[in-house]
Amino acid sequence: MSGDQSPASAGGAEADWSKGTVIVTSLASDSHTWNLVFLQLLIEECGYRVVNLGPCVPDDLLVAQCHALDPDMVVISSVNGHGYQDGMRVIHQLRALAPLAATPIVIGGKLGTDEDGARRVAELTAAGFDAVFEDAHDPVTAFRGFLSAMQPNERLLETADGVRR
Ligand code: B12
Repeated sequence: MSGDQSPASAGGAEADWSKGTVIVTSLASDSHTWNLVFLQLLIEECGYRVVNLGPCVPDDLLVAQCHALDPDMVVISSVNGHGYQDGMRVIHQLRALAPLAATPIVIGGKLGTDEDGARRVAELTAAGFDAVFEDAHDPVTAFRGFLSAMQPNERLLETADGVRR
């Protein structure tokens, strides 16, 4: 986990991570690592502090970290082909956490092994993800757009009844 590093200790004295905290994580079945490093650097560059939970994160650890850190966004990456199944299982657990009911939660990478990406995107979105970034559709450009459209500390814009504007 790299969340304890301040910009200065990470060697980026000029870094501005004031926009909030983002959890970057893989899911229980997935041991790939460089995707997570890539996402951490990209999101830090966009002004957020990143807590990178690393690969093979058990559901209960992810839920516990989300509960403890109350992040401004959760970014899930999976490239081993099981992302759809793992994502469908975990999103319900995350949305059930009161603080995360309206927090942006996205997933991306190589989420399945067949060509039926459109179905995966539709089902993951219906299950509770705010956005799904599959490799077939230039996910990094789309994700950069999503990040720049997100307001810093978006939760401050929530209405009293918890519905995001
Ligand atoms: C290195 C590697 C491994 C290493 C990982 C080592 C490590 N510590 O990371 C090892 C040998 C362990 C491994 C194992 C396996 N691997 Co592997 N692996 C790769 C490989 C060669 C490179 C992955 C990599 O590091 N890329 C560099 C990073 C920076 O890029 P990336 O992962 O592609 O992520 C990019 C995008 O996907 C996207 N992205 C990813 N996540 C997200 C999330 C969001 C929100 C957004 C916006 C974008 C995004 O952005 C990233 C940058 O462009 C790829 C093939 C390839 N050339 O890509 C296969 C590959 C990912 N592996 C694959 C498979 C099948 C496996 C195994 C199941 C093989 C096996 N039978 O055992 C196991 C699974 C292990 C597990 N439990 O997860 C498949 C997955 C197939 C699929 N999804 O359809 C691939 C694609 C190879 C292939 N062509 O078949 N692998």
